[in-house]
Amino acid sequence: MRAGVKAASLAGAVAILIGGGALLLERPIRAADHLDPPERTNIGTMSDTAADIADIFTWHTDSTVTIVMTFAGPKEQGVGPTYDSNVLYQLHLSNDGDVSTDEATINMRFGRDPNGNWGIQFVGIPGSTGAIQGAVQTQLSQGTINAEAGLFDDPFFFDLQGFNDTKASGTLSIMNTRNFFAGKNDTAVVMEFPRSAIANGTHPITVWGETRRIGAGS
Ligand SMILES: [Ca+2]
Ligand SMILES: [Ca+2]
Repeated sequence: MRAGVKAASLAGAVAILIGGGALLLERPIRAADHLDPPERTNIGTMSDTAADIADIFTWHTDSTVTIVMTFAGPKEQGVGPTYDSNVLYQLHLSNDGDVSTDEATINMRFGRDPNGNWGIQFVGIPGSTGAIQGAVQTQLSQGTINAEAGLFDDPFFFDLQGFNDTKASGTLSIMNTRNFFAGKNDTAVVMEFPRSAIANGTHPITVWGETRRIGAGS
């Protein structure tokens, strides 16, 4: 499943994007991607929750770049995270103006220790040396780089009822007082690294995400 793209210009103001995408589509879709594509992710059918990217958020400061990729949601409160050792999570970063080539690729995988406890491994975070790995739901650090995987409040805001009402009536009915995602959670990978490790002059930084089922169930 491919998802998400957003060009975050480090030369510009705060750039936030939301990534979305669709299977087999090469063009970026700038929207939420929860429970898409339906044939892979609809609950009750062939649910591949672990590989279902929801959104990508990225932003920067003068000295840092932060990327968040959410997946396996939205879940109601009280429902735990989704970890799957047979899914490879990837973030593709370009800093040379050619989005078709990666200047950095971040690979992430979940796994269990001999006691059955879940951990996460980040490989390729710009500025890192070797893998950053450890327990889930724990801030992992290497120098000034921070990374964490776990269950987080879904930051996406969307009036689903208003969207559906708009579709049915033809009258714009979206309200900023209703948020379908309020109180719902996603599993997510979060990382922050030095801006200097990826910045390349005035070139924009482009980020897109992908999941690959690499084990049983592919
Ligand atoms: Ca998706
Ligand atoms: Ca490139």
